[in-house]
Amino acid sequence: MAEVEERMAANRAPDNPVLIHSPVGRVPTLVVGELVITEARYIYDFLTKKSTNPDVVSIPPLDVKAVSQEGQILGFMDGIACWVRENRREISMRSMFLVDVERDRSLRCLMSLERVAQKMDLPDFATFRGMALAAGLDLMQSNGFHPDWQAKHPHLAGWFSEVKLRRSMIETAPE
Ligand SMILES: N[C@@H](CCC(=O)N[C@@H](CS)C(=O)NCC(=O)O)C(=O)O
Repeated sequence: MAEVEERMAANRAPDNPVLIHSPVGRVPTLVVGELVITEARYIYDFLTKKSTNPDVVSIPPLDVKAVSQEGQILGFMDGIACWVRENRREISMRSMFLVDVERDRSLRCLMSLERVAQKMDLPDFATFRGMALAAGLDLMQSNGFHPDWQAKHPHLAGWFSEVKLRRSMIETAPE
């Protein structure tokens, strides 16, 4: 990270500085000279290949079980992101249908992840899917969705509370 300079984005604003580099204009966007990499998965791969941190250089290649788990976790996070977007609209503009769809989807995902947690099968944090799960749960919690989720999913909540103590989570916590 010492070699990475972080710049603030202005999502959806016409003067979003990300647009200088990428017409998509989303975060994360990694600019390496002429090279512009989007999609968190590919940025993660690119940065871990450059890393000298023993926590991340020892990551084994993705196996099918990890691919399957990553898909479930990214689907969960994507649903939470849709819910956040819907909630940011004026109440009169909000689709209660979509809010209900995302509430139901996230509940199903939480139940499934709790079963994985019970089997001690949740990913290590230092994997793309581990970081994605932590970010998804954090996004859900910081938006006040399912305020009782920790009590209802104690094994998943235990994993999350450990991960929340990591320096990377503390330093990158949303304001
Ligand atoms: N599939 C992309 C999703 C990126 C994404 O949705 N980023 C949001 C973060 S808030 C964003 O930049 N939204 C602003 C926009 O869509 O203009 C990834 O995994 O990196």
